Amino acid sequence: MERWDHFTTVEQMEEVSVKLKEQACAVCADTWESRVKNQTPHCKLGDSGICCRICSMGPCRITPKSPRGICGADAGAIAGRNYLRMVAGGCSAHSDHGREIAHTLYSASADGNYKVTDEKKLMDLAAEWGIETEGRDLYDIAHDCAYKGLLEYGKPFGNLLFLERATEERQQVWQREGIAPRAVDREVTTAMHMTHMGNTALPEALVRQSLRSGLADGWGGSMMGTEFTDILFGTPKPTNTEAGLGCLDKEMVNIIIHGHDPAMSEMLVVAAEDRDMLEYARSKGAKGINICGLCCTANEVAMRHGIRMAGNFLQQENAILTGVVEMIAVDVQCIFPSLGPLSKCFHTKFVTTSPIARIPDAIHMQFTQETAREQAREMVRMAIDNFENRDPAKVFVPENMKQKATVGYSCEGIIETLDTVTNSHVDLRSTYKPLIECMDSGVLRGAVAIVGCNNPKVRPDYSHIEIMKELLKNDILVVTTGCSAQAAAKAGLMSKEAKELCGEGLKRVCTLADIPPVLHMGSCVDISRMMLLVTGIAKDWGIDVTQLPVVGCAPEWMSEKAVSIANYVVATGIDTYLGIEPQVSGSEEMMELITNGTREMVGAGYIINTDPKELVKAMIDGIEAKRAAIGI
Ligand code: SF4
Ligand code: MSK
Repeated sequence: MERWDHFTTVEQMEEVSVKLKEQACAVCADTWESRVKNQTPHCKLGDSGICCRICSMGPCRITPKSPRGICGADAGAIAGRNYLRMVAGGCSAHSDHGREIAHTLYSASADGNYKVTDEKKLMDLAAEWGIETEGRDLYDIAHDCAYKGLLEYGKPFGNLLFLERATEERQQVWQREGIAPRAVDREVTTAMHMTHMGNTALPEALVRQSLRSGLADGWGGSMMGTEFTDILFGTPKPTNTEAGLGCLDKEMVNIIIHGHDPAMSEMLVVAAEDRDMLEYARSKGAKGINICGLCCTANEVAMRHGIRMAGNFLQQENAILTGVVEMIAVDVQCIFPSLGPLSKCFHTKFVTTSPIARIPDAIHMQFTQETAREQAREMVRMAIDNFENRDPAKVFVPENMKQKATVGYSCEGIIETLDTVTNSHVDLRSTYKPLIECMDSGVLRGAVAIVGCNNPKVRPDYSHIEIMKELLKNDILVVTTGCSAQAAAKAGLMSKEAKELCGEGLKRVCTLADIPPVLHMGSCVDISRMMLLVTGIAKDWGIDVTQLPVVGCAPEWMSEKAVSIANYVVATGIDTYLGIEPQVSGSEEMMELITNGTREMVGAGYIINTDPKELVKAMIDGIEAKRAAIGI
């Protein structure tokens, strides 16, 4: 295979996928590509959101001949209820993840499996929440913070505490529109209750609750997930790593960690570094133990430990198809059930660790906070023992498919980076002002947050990568999380060399600050960091979030979590560009509400276009229009 330089193209990634599909054929395994064929064409009514099976009088489908369900619900009611249920699903997933991390922090102790790593962040949070710190034991403070965080899920009165981090203007908008979220669980339950048979049939009310439930995710559950994860495992700082399936190593014991909650993956990373484990691996003929991440787990461990990222959502099967994965250990969310049967075609051990994600054909080892360290060691040992079972005839590692990446630009990481270029200007220190000056002067035209998954409805990774490249060319900085981040890293867009793809202005900024033009901000829950980033920029600039030359984009989204995210991003005042149509197109009223109606409520909405070239053009036009509106 020919050597790839600093960048990997989508065509090269696809070449590798074709080779790996040959591996699948050889072992008679199906893959998402073959299943997409079986599922196409999709049911039009489901795809446009106008099939209702909320009660057993149905399912009811809306057609020109039957414009109402048996109860009388019309297309707007049905599409609106389905949409809100997606938001509730997404909010519950992110928020339950945040809750698990809060429990992990509650279990932390000086001599336990989990410890406090970022003491400053803990102290700052304690001060923000009015928790006494003077003369108290660190872990007593940690437990009080975790407990207060847990109460945010079910408190009977008041709004979420983190809303106070938003700009004054946003807080007023949320109160004015009646969408300021109460306890996290309340907003999920209300969404489910509103959509129960015989309740809300008014699309506008369903859209309002979607915004509110979304906010409960972004400014509640997700933000708690991010905050507590940083306290436990460290706030990310710029760190070097690599990305792509070529990170798997034929000579080593390969363990893939996949999912979202870092409580399991962090322990595996630590266990794989134990000297006795390394010696054991060597005794079995391996050069060492190679942990690689997939999906958001990859983001979590890459930005804190430099662990390499094997790939994103639609590469999970490809990873197993390389034939060199001794174990794939998963926790929650975005895990294909196909990994069970597929791993059986190879020597790979597929291990589930959470009661939330039980999957057939997996070995289930339920992870607990008390036994995490020992369990992680047991899993590493199991992977090492499996090394000798590898079948050399089934091995194909695309060694060239690997790029350098600098990851871990948390808000703190961004501020520290900006401080390195403002040494002599005291008034600019520890602010976003240097970034604002670049945008104000036009050296940077603006910024786009590109997030989200892969979706076979569009060419996987193509939209992420090509949209990013076009933005860079136009001097627009990109921040990214989730599987979009891994698409960028695999393509080489998170390497410092990527400044060569930028317009003159962005290239100058990258050189001066020594940053890649695509900044990695973490996993899906870390989109909460992006909310704090835009809030910080708006405060330092003295304008509203809606006025910033900043937009959001999810070009290949697929999950309910993405719908929840899109709702809180819009509610935070950021226009959101979608490359996959939300499943509401069967109702003109719903389409109008999510693209325009929300603009009257919160000052932002969706722009939907399934053609990535048109989508990026619309984004650039949108950013230029925002610049013109504030006279820059
Ligand atoms: Fe049909 Fe109404 Fe029941 Fe939905 S809630 S399945 S539209 S009867
Ligand atoms: S992992 S939600 S496929 S981004 Fe967060 Fe990737 Fe989407 Fe899952």
